[in-house]
Amino acid sequence: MNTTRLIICGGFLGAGKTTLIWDVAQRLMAQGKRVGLVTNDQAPELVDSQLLRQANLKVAEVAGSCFCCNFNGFVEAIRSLRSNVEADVILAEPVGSCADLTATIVRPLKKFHSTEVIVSPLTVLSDPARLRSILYGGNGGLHEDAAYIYRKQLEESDVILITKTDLLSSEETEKLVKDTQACFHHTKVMTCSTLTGVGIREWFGEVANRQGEGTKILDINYDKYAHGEAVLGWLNGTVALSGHNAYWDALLKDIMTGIAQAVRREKLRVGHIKVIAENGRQYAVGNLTGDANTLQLRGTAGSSDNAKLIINARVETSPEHLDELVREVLLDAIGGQYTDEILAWRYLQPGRPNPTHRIV
Ligand SMILES: Nc1nc2c(ncn2[C@@H]2O[C@H](COP(=O)(O)OP(=O)(O)O)[C@@H](O)[C@H]2O)c(=O)[nH]1
Ligand SMILES: [Mg+2]
Repeated sequence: MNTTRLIICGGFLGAGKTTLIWDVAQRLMAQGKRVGLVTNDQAPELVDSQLLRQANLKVAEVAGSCFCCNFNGFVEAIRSLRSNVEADVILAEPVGSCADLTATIVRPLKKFHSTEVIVSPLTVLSDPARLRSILYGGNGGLHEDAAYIYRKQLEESDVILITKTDLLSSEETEKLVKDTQACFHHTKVMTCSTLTGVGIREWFGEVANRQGEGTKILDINYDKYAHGEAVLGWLNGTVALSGHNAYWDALLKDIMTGIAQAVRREKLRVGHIKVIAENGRQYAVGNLTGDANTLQLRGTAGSSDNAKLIINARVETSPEHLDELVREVLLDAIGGQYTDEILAWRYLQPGRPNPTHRIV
């Protein structure tokens, strides 16, 4: 078959990567294109994969390691989408705390797999609130080594895509673009909102036809990078719930507000907490990408006797403490009203990144 266009959408936890690839996949499929998606995480049981599959999108998952440390797994995922879907376009979302993608992903793909994929410019998505803080000397509400990763991601990007512009006035957007461009001279800075649709066509037009990128090789301190990842506790859990004609949106809301309150009480910095509730036909998603003001609930999981809950939490604390915190909130929210069965439950601290290839 022909080569497949591969568009990698990087950027920190909560930047809007999954929302963007969901949106773009829908648009492309409406035009008759065959689209595949690749999600990625340090552990299995991904909200993102579940979410994308709800929309009947074809998703391959690289779980248990980031793309760069499991390059062969990433290539396998690409191959499976090429053979099963005959994908014209693949949109891939690396783990949000991952950096150095040009050297470890883009260049090796170009060197070893150019007959299979044409790699588009590396896009790094950036949430305006975190970006502002980072640009003006802050740490984006993150540990300084996690903020180091954030800066390195921006530094190596071919395109910086500032997301969520619906949350800004046009003057604020303009200033943010100008200030970002001033910091990152050699990078194209663009903006979009998946809520309003503004900017998505322009961004896609920019990356869908360009190639020959992969020139910005980072000077990156792997000790600092590893520590920036290790300060985040990681928890992925899946729980089956039963209750008589239960209203799952209310439970999801209780869980999300419970978690938001607990992290605030304990002054913990949030990378991203994402929970999906689904009853087999409908689903609702809760997101927390910073303090309690960032809490978003979308969709509806309706009422039914059974539902499944998937929880992905990345918070600056030990994985053991994150486990305790999430369990406590969950038990509290479930109370005596539902029965629950834990189908999968893992908490961990990401290991030191050890890329399969690094081509400089
Ligand atoms: N207001 C607004 N929120 C957005 C937009 N794009 C994504 N989000 C929200 O940002 C949060 C994180 O999005 P997600 O796509 O999961 O981020 P990821 O971790 O980078 O994949 C979710 O609550 C999304 O609903 C946008 O354009 N506008
Ligand atoms: Mg995501």
